[in-house]
Amino acid sequence: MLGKHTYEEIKSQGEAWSRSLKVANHQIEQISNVITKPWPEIVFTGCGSTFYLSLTAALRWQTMTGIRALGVPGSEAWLYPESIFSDEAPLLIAISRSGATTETLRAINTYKERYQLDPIVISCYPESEMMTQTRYPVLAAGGQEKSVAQTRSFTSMLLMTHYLMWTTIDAHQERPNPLLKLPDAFDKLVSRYECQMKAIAQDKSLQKFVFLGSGVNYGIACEAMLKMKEMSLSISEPYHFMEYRHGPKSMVAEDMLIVGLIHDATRQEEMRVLAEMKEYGATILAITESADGITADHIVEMNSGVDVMFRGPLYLPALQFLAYYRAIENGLDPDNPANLTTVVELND
Ligand code: F1P
Repeated sequence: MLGKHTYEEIKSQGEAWSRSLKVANHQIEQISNVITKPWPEIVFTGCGSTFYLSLTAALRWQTMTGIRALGVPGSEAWLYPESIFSDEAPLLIAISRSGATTETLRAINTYKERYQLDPIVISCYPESEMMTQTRYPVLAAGGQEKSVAQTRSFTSMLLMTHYLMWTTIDAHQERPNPLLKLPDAFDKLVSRYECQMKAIAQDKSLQKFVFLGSGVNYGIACEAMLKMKEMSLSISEPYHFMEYRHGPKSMVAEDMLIVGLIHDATRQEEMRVLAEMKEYGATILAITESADGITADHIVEMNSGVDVMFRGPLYLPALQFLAYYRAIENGLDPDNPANLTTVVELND
């Protein structure tokens, strides 16, 4: 079967999140004195998928804690440290499925040399170089994969950033942890997600894919774009909702699917953008917590009861299925994207 591993990895995310959550508390307790320090700034870093994860994690962190946070590619922190790191030491949170990507390793070394501090590392492989060379490793226990394109590893590591954030804002553990609801929410949605996305992917009149996300959903939109590119070799682009009007909309035509990742707080403005693109001929897919008041050709309703700040992993499985089924439709093997390897390692 083409894409056997990718398919299993997408489908098993509920289980992967449960496994990751089971060991999260214990691990994060070990580093709670690091995350709760009064840092002036948090820098998240990674490459490819894990850079996009860094983007969404940083915005969530700043929104929830009020601490300045940014997400940067590992290569930028390595090659241009002066434009990323300031005089006062930030906390670096490096994210890498493999724990072996050279650029992220070099970003970590730059940080260590500059401040004589260890970063927090989030990864799926406990024996990897990044995890063994820091005092603050955080394992996404359910996230390991056989496929090249990240699916359950991405959502499991994203879950761990959500967990770190939750620990920071609920230090006394007084409130029920919203993340514990996510595995069940996924299990309820997975068959519907698959069925809906397969049908859309099989509609070959759609040839171009645009993913729109505002605020914390922008990094998620970028990751959805990457899945579509890696697995199905389709033209796909991510934008902030409101930015899409400023030029890119010139490309809208009847061969385009525009996916809107609806943010609860800004849905009205976002729906206006989608309605305008519908007028230009695009087909619209909205992914939203509540379908109330949403008009689109296709709607995925999450109905999870989880706040948008802690719901990141739930947006993605539908879009992973979309990329997977479009790859199959294109006769490609989603497990082995063209020209790609699981890890990018650079020689000296
Ligand atoms: C990062 C990454 C992946 C991409 C490809 C190459 O790896 O860029 O996002 O899909 O497999 O590597 P990692 O540092 O998260 O292991």
